[in-house]
Amino acid sequence: MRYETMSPTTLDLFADDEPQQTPRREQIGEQSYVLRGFALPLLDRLLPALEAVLLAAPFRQMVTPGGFTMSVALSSCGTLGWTTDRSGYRYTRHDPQTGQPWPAMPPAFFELAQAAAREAGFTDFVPDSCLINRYIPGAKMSLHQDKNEGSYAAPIVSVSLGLPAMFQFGGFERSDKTQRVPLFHGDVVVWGGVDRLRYHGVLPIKDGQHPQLGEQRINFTFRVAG
Ligand SMILES: O=C(O)CCC(=O)C(=O)O
Repeated sequence: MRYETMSPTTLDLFADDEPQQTPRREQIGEQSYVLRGFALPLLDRLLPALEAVLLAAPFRQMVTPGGFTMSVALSSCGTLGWTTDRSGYRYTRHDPQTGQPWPAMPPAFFELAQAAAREAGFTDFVPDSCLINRYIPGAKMSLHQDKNEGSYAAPIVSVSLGLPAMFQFGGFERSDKTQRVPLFHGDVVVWGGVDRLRYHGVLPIKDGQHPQLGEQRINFTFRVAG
């Protein structure tokens, strides 16, 4: 796929149609890009692989250290899975719900993450963790930094499937102004290097039905955690 860098999309999320997913790369930070439609060619492999992962490690709603139940349901695959409970945020080798190791990262997931990182200028990305987030309408993710990883050298690769979302991409303080970036089925956001610790979040998902995934948005967040 050939990518050209364009200025960020400012489409109305509430318009009737999704924009044409012509492959293009939009720069949203010095080392941050949205790769429009980048995951679409791999969907036929991604969706059955996701189903298999979820059979072994079903979605569940986790509790934050502050005692709040997250509106987003989570699962993971890869060597390390991100978890949260009353004792804190961390990565574990075992799924706390089943006691089993997290399911292996499917090859299609790994290939997608590596190719997207490369497209954004990060070579040799070898993720050991894929957090799988499931948003139903109303679910959101508050602004946060990804800081539970052993090093911040590797980028974050974040894949959107299903219902659209409004991604917030901020600065290095929670109070910094945020850009609002509409994300659609198949889009991939990559941020790293000088942008690795930028605050980011997702505004509440609007009601809707996605033709392939129904009433939900699925996000894969790939990281080097260990
Ligand atoms: O759902 C998204 O697009 C972002 C997910 C995220 O920020 C996270 O899992 O840390």
